[in-house]
Amino acid sequence: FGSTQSLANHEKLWHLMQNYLPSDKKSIQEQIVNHVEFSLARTRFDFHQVHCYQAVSHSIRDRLIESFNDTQLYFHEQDCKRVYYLSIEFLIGRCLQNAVGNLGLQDSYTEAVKELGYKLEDLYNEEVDPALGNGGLGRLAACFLDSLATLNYPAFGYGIRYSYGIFKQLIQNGQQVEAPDYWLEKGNPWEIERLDVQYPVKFYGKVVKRHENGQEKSLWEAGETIVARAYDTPIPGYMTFNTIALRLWRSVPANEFDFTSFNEGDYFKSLEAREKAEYITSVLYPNDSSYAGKELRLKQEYLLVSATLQDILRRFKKVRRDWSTLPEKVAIQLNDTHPSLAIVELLRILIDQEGMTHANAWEIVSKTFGYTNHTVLPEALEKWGVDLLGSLLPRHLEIIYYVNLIFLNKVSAKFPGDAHKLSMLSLIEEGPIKKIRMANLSIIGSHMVNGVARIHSDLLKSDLFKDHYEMRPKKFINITNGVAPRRWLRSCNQELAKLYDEWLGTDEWVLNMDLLKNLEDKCEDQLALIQFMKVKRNNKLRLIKWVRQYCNVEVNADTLFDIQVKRIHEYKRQFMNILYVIYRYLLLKDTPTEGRRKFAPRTVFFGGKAAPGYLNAKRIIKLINSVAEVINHDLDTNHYLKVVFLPNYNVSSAEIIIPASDISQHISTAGTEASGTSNMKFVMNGGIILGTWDGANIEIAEEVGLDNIFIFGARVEEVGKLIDNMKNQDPFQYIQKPLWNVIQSIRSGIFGHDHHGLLDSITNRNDFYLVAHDFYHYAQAQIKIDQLYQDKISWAKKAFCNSIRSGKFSSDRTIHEYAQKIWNIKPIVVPQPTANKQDR
Ligand code: B1N
Repeated sequence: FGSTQSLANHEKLWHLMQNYLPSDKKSIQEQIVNHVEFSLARTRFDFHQVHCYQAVSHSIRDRLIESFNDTQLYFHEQDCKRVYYLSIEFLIGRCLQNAVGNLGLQDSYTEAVKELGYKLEDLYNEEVDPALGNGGLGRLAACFLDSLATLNYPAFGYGIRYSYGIFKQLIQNGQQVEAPDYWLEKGNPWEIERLDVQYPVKFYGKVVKRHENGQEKSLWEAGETIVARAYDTPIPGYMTFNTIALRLWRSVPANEFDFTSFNEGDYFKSLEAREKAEYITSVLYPNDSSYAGKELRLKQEYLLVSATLQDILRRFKKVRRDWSTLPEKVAIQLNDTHPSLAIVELLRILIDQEGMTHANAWEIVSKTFGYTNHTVLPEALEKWGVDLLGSLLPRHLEIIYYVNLIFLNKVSAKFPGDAHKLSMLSLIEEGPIKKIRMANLSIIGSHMVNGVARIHSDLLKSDLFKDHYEMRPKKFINITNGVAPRRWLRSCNQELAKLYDEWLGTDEWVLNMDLLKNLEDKCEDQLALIQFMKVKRNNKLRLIKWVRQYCNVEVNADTLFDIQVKRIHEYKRQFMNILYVIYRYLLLKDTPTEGRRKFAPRTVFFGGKAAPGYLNAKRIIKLINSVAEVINHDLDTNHYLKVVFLPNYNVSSAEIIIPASDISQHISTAGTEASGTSNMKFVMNGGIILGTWDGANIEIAEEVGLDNIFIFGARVEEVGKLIDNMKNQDPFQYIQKPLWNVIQSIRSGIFGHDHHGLLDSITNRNDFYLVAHDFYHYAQAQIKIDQLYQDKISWAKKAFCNSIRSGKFSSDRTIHEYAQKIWNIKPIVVPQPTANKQDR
């Protein structure tokens, strides 16, 4: 107990601690069977695997609720500063295995469940994968929660409880078909519906002016009210009692009668309007890194912001205090600009409701927020039309104009007569349709702005936010992304984890990944390397089984597994990958059997979703599948090359795919991928990267050493010039002969006839992602990979080095940096339940 604890508190906690659930096998079984009977209302002797999964999950949830409640109580008593992580996406993945692992109950649950007639592993697979995110940004938010809980930081995640997650991807005739993902179909044992935590959220209406004490006051008279209801998912830390909350909002109708339509007798019309409220949090927008400008999305963003701020401020006000102390008790992190209206909403509350002056409110607000930027792609930057924003949130628009006025005055003072600066820094983009630049709003409303990998943060300073940087240089920092070693090594690769436990004589590395560096001498230990590769092979066998089930393709474990899994996007260049596959195929066909030995036999895996409206991305999927169809059926080259498209790539398939890679590809055009996070996961699991000088690849290269990574292609400094050159050249000049041959073969129709549109996206002086330029360097790197793969021990050594040198990319390191550099928060360790500790 902390020294500040009063005796009364001691006693209160002591009393609470008497009731923790015991963890011996028999008690666990009793807890499970009780849930079968009382939560599922089945008989104790008649339940199937899915019921067992549900009952087991409920029994684990009970434990999480115990620790969660005590954690919240303790934070409250300590009156500590909390961090609130606001994100429109949380891609948390399945919960059961993660919770069992973090609570250290794997062995007891395995045994308990076995006697009930089930395998714990099979129960894990009964869980639906909640897919409330698109890709890296949402998954990062989930890894951050794991680290925040594990490192005992007082934190909350706030997001949206979409009824439909990202669509399910089906492949029909080689094409992506989207099916709705109604993930709540079988209920969700992990969430706690909080009927006691609901807030009104208002939209539309008008601003009215009132005069009070000789001053004009603006007040928002909203036109529509709905209610945001809280759903909590407890997030357990690893080997700590601390359990934090992910609070997701769902929109429901406000319980108010619309008396006008009631009086007019239009009862059904009024019910219809209520039903519409539910629609707001119905579906996740499936566009990764691109902005669509839809009103419904703006409503989602404001709902998240409005409900979350009401919740945060209620908690702040529970202890009576002065508003000026808000930044000492509250840090709010904006995961990209999607929740950036929070800046304006807090200003509105402080000015309109709390009667503060604009200047005082601004002072508080700008100390409270931090903003993380995740992309430099222009098409992803949010810019809401003034008309749209003004109609949905009229008072907010007024505040934005006022903030802009004050800010531009400061700009003029610092850079007198600099019209360029004024136009770049303004919150408003002029033009036929005036727009609000949400990134500019986020920057000026935050005390810190960070990018997510060094190269990305440098680009923010030198390019995208150059003028902001010159205005406030100290505001801009880098915090390189990371991933949770619990999910992305310990549970997805249990065999490797066990090996590390054995070799280090401890499992401490799960909390301190740098300890893996103590295994450096195993690099020279052949026996150890063989053991390491045996694990890799088993992981490949596990993936082979998955592929047999979901793709109906037979794959050989002795081939080199070459994997590119991520959202399909032109900048990520899956197109370049499949072009090279064709090149290799043509080369193989041209080489007599004796000569083919220099090609390491390969299986090339692709996986990832295309945004439903992104035509070229969908064309890339179609091309990959068409090429796979031809190559996989060519008995002449079959042993040397196969192509597999892994459908519906998501968190739970990633857990099987990633540990099985020999090579993984991260080949975006330099300067386009802010960080990438799967690159880190592959490296942790002993996969070698084939990548460009982009995102976190650069820092991975530094950590693992240039000898242990295949890195190629144009560097970011060259890219601008290369694109200009390309634009001014004939396609026959900027596209080299080998690539032309590939293009010709596609045009010939051997892979079907619908690929012209895709080819046109690089052959008309429009190869903006430099596929043609980098192709040659890419092919060179591929040759080196083939050569290295012939020498099994050298390969093993490099793969092993990757894994044990990946410590920097633990999200624990990342979160410590946020805590120190942005949030100014300290860990708070909730006292362990000592009363019946022997049982746990
Ligand atoms: O965020 C990840 C990075 O590792 C990736 O490089 C980056 O591409 C990704 C609008 C986004 N940036 N922007 C988005 C997602 C959804 C949306 O509606 C933008 N995602 C990223 C984590 O830092």
